Amino acid sequence: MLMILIKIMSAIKYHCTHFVTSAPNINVLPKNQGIEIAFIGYSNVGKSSTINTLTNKNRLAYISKYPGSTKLINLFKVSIGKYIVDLPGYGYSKLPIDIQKNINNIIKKYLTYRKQLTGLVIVMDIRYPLKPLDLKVISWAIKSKISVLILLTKADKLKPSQCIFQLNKVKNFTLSMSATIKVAIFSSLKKIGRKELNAILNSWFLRMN
Ligand SMILES: Nc1nc2c(ncn2[C@@H]2O[C@H](COP(=O)(O)OP(=O)(O)OP(=O)(O)O)[C@@H](O)[C@H]2O)c(=O)[nH]1
Ligand SMILES: [Mg+2]
Repeated sequence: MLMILIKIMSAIKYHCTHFVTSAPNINVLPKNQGIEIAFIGYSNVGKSSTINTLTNKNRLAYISKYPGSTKLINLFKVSIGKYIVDLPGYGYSKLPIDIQKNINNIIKKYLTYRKQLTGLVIVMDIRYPLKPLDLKVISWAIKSKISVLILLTKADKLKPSQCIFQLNKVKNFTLSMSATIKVAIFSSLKKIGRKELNAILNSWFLRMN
C-alpha cells in the first residue's frame, strides 16, 4: 500500500512539461541543478515529434517534414530537477557545410561538457537503424557512462513482424557493445510505445538505474 502511494506521489507528469529556452550553445544554457535527458539522432528521424508525443502536446517541440528543423538546443522542464533536451539532428548532408559543422559542434560540446546529461534517447528510423554517426554516439555514451535508449521510431511504416525483426536485430547488435543499452519500438503517428518510453525515462529520472 505504502509502495503504491509512493509510486503515485512520485509519478512524473510529462504533460506538465514546458519550454524553458532555445540556446545556440551550452554556454548560454541555464545551469540547472538537475537531470537532463537528451533526444539525439539523425535529422528528420522524429526526435521533436517523440517529445511532443511523450508530453501529449502538439507544438511543444518544433517539427517539420523538412530535415534540419531543429537548429538550437531546446530545453524543456518536466518538473523540479527534471529536464528534457531536443537536440538538432546530425548527418543532413544537403545543409551548407558551415551549418553542418556548426550543428556538429553544438552537439559535440553539449555531449562533452553538459554535466547534467544523464541519459540519451538515440532516435532512429526503424527502417534504417544504426547508421555510422549513431554508432559513434553509442560508443561515446558507453565510455561516458551515460544511459542509452535506442528508440526505433516511425514503426507505423513497417508491418508488426518487420518491427520485431528490426528490434531483435538492433538488440543483438547492441548486446555486443553493452548489456545495459535499452531498445524500444515507437511511433508518434500511431502512439506506439509511449508507456515503455515513459517507464524508461521514469527509471532514469528517479535514478533507479
Ligand atoms: N510516419 C511517421 N512520421 C513521423 C513520425 N515521427 C515523426 N514523423 C515525421 O517525420 C518528420 C520529421 O519529424 P521531426 O520530429 O521534426 O524530426 P526531427 O528528428 O526532430 O528532425 P530535425 O529537427 O530536423 O533533426 C515530420 O514530417 C514528422 O511528421 C512517426 O512516428 N511516424
Ligand atoms: Mg527536431
